[in-house]
Amino acid sequence: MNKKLVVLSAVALSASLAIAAFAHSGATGVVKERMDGMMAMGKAMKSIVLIVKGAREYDASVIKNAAKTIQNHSGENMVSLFPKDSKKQSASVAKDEIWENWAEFKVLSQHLHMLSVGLEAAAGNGIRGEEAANTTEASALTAEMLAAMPVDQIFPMITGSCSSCHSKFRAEK
Ligand code: HEC
Ligand SMILES: [Cu+2]
Repeated sequence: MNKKLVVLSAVALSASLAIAAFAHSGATGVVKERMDGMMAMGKAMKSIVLIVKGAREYDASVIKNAAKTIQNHSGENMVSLFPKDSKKQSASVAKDEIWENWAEFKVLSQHLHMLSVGLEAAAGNGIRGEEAANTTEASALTAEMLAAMPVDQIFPMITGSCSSCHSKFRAEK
């Protein structure tokens, strides 16, 4: 990347961060709490992406910490931060569909929790590169099965879990 492009993308990045911070600043109570939790999970995913891609030296403790952060902010802990009336805050982009499809929302959050438990157990397994591409039917997975998998096979399941909930239950800013 040339120097001008680097500067431009740095400006674009700080602008998008500023927008995110602004949108976030109106949130209070459970809405702020769940946003903080989501942001923490985003940071956790960023902390491991280069390791998973094989671009940074493998470090099981970094994988483990990221998995624990996701555990803390998914499952019951996540759904408890979505009480029905919390939609009323204008800072929130949570869709009404959450409360119309509460059981489905809960299942998605619990699935993410299960994946993060599996990721923690698999932290010592390393990455397998190309071979990890074979996928397993998501609905048939258990944390025990995940515990035997390479980390780069679990990672895309986690990003898929984040985006499958966002695409259905989170509106665009
Ligand atoms: C079960 C549903 C669900 C899952 C799973 C989920 N999210 Fe979210 N996420 C949401 C909803 C809903 C919002 C919008 C919350 C609001 O605005 O009130 C959100 C918002 C966010 C935000 C924006 C926070 C802010 O400050 O506005 C980030 C970042 C985010 N999620 C990251 C993640 C990551 C990373 C994962 C996976 C590791 C994940 N989410 C998994 C439902 C989910
Ligand atoms: Cu926010």
